[in-house]
Amino acid sequence: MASPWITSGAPAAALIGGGFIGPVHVEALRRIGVEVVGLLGSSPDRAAQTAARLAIRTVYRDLDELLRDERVGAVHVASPNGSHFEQARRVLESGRHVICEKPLATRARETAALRDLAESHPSQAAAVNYNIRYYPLCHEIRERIASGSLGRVLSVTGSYVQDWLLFPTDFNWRVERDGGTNLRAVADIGTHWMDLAQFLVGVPIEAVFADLAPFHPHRFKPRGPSDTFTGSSGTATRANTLEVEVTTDDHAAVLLKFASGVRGAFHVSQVTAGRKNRLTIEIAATRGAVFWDSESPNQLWLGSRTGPNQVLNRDPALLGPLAAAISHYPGGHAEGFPDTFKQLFADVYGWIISGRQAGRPASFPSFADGHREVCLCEAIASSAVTERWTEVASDRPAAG
Ligand code: SOE
Repeated sequence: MASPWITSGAPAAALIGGGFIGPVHVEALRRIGVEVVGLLGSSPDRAAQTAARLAIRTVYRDLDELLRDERVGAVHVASPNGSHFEQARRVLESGRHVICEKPLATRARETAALRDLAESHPSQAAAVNYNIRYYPLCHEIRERIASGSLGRVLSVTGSYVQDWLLFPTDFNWRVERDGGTNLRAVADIGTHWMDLAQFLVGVPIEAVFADLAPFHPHRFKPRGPSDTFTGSSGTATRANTLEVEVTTDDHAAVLLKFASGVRGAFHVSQVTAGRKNRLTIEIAATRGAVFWDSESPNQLWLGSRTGPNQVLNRDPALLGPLAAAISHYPGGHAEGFPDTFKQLFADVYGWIISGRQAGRPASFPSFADGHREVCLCEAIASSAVTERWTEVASDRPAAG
């Protein structure tokens, strides 16, 4: 079993974005010993409040000021999706490492440009925060498939469902069109599912057939800010909200064709009552099947045709080497969502500190992975309009 460790010699970090997920980055960085020196928020006033709550000493007025701070060696981008392209580009061009929230940007020509830029700066880390890969049992599934012990993969199915946007009075910046793919549930949580599916089976999704549904054509937008997962239904009134038209997807269902003949399907929803944040994935293969649920992340169901089914409780002593390496607590000591951020950042900062000098290839989700996800989003958006199977462009010209 690997046990918790603290990095030494890691560059200091700055954070862009003080909403729901930015503070999760800060907590995880501190757990591995990375100092967080400054915060850039949506406004200096809001950022000052968040910085005080998180004990971050410096609040930047803008990105120029952040990039002038010579203490900062790495920047975590956790701002709204429409800002990622410009911010990640400028951070990379400043010579710093960047860890960007998903989706990497809102258009494939932007993510292609970021991927190319990252490839031309090979000694800088350029990671996308696909944290779900870093549940130990997800690494375990990947190892079992890669070793051939499950046989040939036949199908990958599942869903990612939440309920925090169930009522028309629930609102957040994610609900509005982003000017790119204009996808919401697919971009926000579907990209997690597709990233995980491809990571587990080791082959890309090549074609999609999608159906999208915006169930609430109108929502009530608060006149002030509204954070992710903070339902406004109790407090919304005609006076403090504005009724706006909504066209982004509350629900989507997508059929998939992977390389090597693997078939799949998933659905996403942000309007499924009682499902707070639940990703499920089931993989059927010729020698067995596996099923994993993010709301019970320490258990893996193993299906058998010829013997009893089993449930593997996460215990590093029972896992393969890659899964055991990202499992810092013994069996029975539950690991969960915050631990996945810790493990992903440990992978990134470990590579920065020692891996890159040794020529070790990065194992964290890269800007190329982030680009592929946005190509998938574009194919899904297009398929929903044409009502046809749509191939996923494996490459797109970069933004000029
Ligand atoms: C909101 O839907 C959200 O915070 C996503 O943006 C995250 O990626 C996911 O981990 C939880 O839900």
